[in-house]
Amino acid sequence: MYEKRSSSLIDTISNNNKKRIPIWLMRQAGRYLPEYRKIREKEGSFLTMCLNPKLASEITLQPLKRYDLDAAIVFSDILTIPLALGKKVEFKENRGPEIETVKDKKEVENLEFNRREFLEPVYETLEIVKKKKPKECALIGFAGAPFTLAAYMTQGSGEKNFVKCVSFFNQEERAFLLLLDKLADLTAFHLINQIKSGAEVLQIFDSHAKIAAENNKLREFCINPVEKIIKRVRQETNNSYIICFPRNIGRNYIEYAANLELNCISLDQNVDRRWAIENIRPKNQIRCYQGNLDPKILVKGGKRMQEETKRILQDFADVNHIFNLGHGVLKETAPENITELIKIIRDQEK
Ligand code: 1CP
Repeated sequence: MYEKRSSSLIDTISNNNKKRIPIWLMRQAGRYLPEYRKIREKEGSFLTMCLNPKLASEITLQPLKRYDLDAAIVFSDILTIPLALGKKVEFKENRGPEIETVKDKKEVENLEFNRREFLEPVYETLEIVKKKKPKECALIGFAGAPFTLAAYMTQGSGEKNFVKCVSFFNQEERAFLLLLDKLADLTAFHLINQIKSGAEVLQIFDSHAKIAAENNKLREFCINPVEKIIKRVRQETNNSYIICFPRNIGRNYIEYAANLELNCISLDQNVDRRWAIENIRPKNQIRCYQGNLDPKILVKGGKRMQEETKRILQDFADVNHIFNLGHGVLKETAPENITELIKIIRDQEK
């Protein structure tokens, strides 16, 4: 089943003998890079950039030109799914996205996948990147998990406590479950098409899973829809690797992983690594961990970053590990700190 590929990320995630520690960073393409800001200023809108495969492929490749990374993640956004369902989404500078909400059961029932033009550019972007990237770099496709998407679609923004989302699922649980189910169907379709267009690894971002966990709904709202997606992806594709990132769910990482057939679990910076290695086991018993340097430590750089990076490498030395952050690169990060971070890791391998 395993096809020999010369990517250290694929080697690690498939438990093949390791050549070197794979590194990539969530949000590795973005506003901390001057070459990204240049395109952003010229184009004016983030969405225009996502929907233009020529620009999106160029932006995907920008971090690979600067750094010795082991993966490229396609430049797009999780909120293309609500757009494809006919909802308006606006990305406002320094304010985060604003999403046209679904307000009741009737609106959920009426949601239809009628705007393909918001998803299709991603497939073309992947095809271009696949041709242009270094062959030892793995190509990652992604999507938001249904719960995180539903949180944005019922809240209307990324407001921290998702109060409107919580009152929606408390008052209209059946409508919320229907929304999750529709999102799971479309997300599975989107991920399968990304594999068909050249993605080798998929990451499912459940950035706001904490809201479900705090309301004792992790199983129904996060695990079940992702299980449906994983089953479908595995039915329709072979040789695809799946990373899940249920951010900030604390001890619930155990239940999450135990119920899903994952290839890798991504850890946020609040997770104790030794505890994770002892306790977090995916259903299929595959153990590969991704993470978990605090993005704020990357902003500070220096000795603290060096010490913490070494600690991470030591803690994960005996298991399969993909080096990454505990969340996305912050826009105030100095690009040189990433050069330094990668050097620290490569020096440890010698
Ligand atoms: O130039 C700009 O102003 C746009 C900023 C930006 C960027 C660079 C947004 C708006 N999205 C992206 C790209 C993006 N989004 C990628 C590209 C690949 C990469 O390099 O990693 C990915 C994987 C995402 C995924 C994403 N979008 C998530 C999941 C990861 C996470 O950060 O938790 C989420 C929650 C979003 C929503 C979103 N899109 C954009 C912003 C600023 C946000 C988050 C807002 C919030 O906190 O509510």
